Amino acid sequence: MTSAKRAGRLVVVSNRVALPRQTATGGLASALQAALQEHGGLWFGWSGKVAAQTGAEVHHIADGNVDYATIDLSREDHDDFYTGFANGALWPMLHYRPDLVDYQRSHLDGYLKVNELFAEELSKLIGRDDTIWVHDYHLIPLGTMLRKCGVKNRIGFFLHTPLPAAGLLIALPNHRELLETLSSYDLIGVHTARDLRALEDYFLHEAGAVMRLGGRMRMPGGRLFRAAAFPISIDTPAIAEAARAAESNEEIDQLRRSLQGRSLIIGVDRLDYSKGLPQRFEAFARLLERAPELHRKITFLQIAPPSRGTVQEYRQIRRDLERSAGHINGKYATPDWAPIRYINKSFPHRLLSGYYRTARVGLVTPLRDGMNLVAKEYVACQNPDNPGVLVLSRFAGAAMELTDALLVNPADTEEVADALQQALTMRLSERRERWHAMMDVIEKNDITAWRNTYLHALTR
Ligand code: GDG
Repeated sequence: MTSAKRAGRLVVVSNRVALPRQTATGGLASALQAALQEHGGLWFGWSGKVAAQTGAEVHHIADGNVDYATIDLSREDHDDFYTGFANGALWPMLHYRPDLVDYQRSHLDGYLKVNELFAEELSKLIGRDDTIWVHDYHLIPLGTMLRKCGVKNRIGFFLHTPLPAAGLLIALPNHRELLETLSSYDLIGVHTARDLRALEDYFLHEAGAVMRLGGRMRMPGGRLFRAAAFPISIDTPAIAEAARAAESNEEIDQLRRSLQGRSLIIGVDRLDYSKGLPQRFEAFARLLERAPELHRKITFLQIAPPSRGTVQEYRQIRRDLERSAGHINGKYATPDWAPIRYINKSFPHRLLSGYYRTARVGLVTPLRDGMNLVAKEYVACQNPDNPGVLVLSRFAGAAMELTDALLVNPADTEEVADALQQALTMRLSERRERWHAMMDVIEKNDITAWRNTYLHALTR
């Protein structure tokens, strides 16, 4: 470790890095970017490129007071670390889907090896007073690997996915080898109290840790660490402003005109099995089946940009949804009305915010979700004089805060159909009351508050 680097920077580490002037960076990326600009810092991660050798060279880009450092992955390391272990085993496990876990020891070995290489390269770039903030399930063991390289700095970790109960986590082979490495961090952040309970339960009852006064956990070897819930949020004022501005956007107007006075229901999700899309389509079909009076009066727009398209489960869900949308439209459409508009591509944020504002109902029904930023974005984008209604899964972290949404069990198609009907017929006074309560939550806890609360807890 070199010590001549500038003192007191923030060092963010994540699998993917949002390089300057890249589009579609998303809510998290811009939050971290703002934190880095404020403190001055370094963002380290994978370049997104596959090359002949992992980490053969570190690519540097400087932008203002922020440095970006990325490394390439070899094909084999990419397949083991990213596709194999992170997305083939950890993602389904963390989303309560042990049935989809494809565990292979060679994938775990590749995952550990890439984390080790990350640590080796990163440790050369760290100054003595830097604060390190590691993100997400791709990099669970990075803290331990950094400690092995002699890094003594404050290191925090934030998990963006849910964390299932210990009883489920132990189904992952070699879970202790992996999860105990979390104790090398000084602070572990999760989204909700439920995730925190799961983490504490795992450490206290599986990993032999004890809870000390003041809420720190102590590992059998003596290492002390803390864990707490920090619900992530969005840039509420900026998103609300973008939605206001979108009112005069020609493309938003086109959507509005195409609806011909019909109420719009909107869903926006990465195409992922955790988002509950097949069940959502089924619930919408159930609504059409039992409420013929709504035919030709509603339109459901589902935007589902493809994600991680190479993995088998994703190809399958794509096929299932195309079939389901085709089936529903085939059954209920009329020459001038199609009940579902299903779009498999992404849109710029400025359009999304206008779409959200146009929609009478935001339909957000993941089977499991760490937080779900779409739910918060939908609320932020509403017109205060005539807000829409959020229908939200109880199993999204956002449901812990947005308690004035219509909360549903996404697997219960009857309940979701009920909620849709209630949302579509809700009086303005109730819509406004619910919206105000939710807006209040995301105005108080916006992305700036999230990042400051976390960094304050890490560095105090
Ligand atoms: C993970 C966790 C947690 C979506 N479609 C388009 C687009 N998006 C943007 C949304 C939103 C973001 O992507 C999605 O965030 P979510 O939170 O809803 O879901 P994940 O991607 O699964 O995120 C999740 C999050 O991390 C943060 O911790 O909440 O639980 O799974 O910002 O607006 N953006 C653009 N075009 C699209 O078509 N530009």
